[in-house]
Amino acid sequence: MGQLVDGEWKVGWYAPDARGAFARPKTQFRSRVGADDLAAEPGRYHLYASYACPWAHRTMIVRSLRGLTDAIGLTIVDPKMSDDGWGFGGGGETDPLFDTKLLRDLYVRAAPRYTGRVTVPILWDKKTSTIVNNESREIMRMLDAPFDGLATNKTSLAPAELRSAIDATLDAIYEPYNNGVYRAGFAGSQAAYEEACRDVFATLDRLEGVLSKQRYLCGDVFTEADVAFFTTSLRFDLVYYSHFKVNVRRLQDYPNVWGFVRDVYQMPAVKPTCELAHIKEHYYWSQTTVNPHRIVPLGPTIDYDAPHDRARFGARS
Ligand SMILES: N[C@@H](CCC(=O)N[C@@H](CS)C(=O)NCC(=O)O)C(=O)O
Repeated sequence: MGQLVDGEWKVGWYAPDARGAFARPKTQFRSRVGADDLAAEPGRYHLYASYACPWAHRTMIVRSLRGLTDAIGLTIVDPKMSDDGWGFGGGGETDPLFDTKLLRDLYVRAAPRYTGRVTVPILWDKKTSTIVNNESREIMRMLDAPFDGLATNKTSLAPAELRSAIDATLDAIYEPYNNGVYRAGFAGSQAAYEEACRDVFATLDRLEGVLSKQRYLCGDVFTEADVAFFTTSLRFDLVYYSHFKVNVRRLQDYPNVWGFVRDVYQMPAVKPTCELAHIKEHYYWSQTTVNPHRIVPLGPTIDYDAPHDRARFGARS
């Protein structure tokens, strides 16, 4: 792993701050389809993603649920991220647009003097040959209303009447939970680890209460907030519990959260986006600062297909 500095690749792990805490850098491509002279046109945009990555997974789920798979292409990178960063081929796909070997080549194509991390997901515009956006939360939102005309499923994941509740929930779970598992796993000090780990479980404790009363985080309608909660939660017992040491409790020890995870996983549009083997291989193989020998554990066995009781809330899904 590494990053681009003025368009040149420098190998290196994330440097923790003075307290040993992991600070996630801000993403830099922030244009929007539906604004910025970028019209939602069929075949114009292409999503580069990893099955392993919880941020990229958000965007794949929205693409799939909204029925945008014909309108927006998708390429999956190799789950093994090496010193060269994300690449194509291997256990992933080849790059259909430029046949590049490394994801960073696309960043340099978009911005020859780019300085920053080379992350997935990216939404690429074939017309202007650049990255529109590489921030998953914004990509989720722009695959919603602006693409209404192309979506075969018209059900919004961010309906106007729930928008402020969705945004508040996305904000509330980002730092303590979605990023919290990374802050625990990438911590460079005991204090930073403990703080992050407590945040993670405080969030799970709270959301267990919410999900004991309603089917989804914002009520009886499945939204972007659920997508964001789901992609971290799917990976929790599979990887984070052991690899990132968030092991105070298993996610399966929270009956309502665990039921929610199975409910979402079993949606016909979601299940094909969940490649559990890519998830395990990516984290254990790629993050050598955390797992120097790259040993990928055999377990755990988790039955995501087990029946759940979430239909007791009788909600729309
Ligand atoms: N804020 C970004 C974060 C994306 C991100 O950090 N993706 C990870 C994979 S899970 C990545 O590509 N990391 C490579 C790196 O940081 O060098 C988003 O939500 O889209």
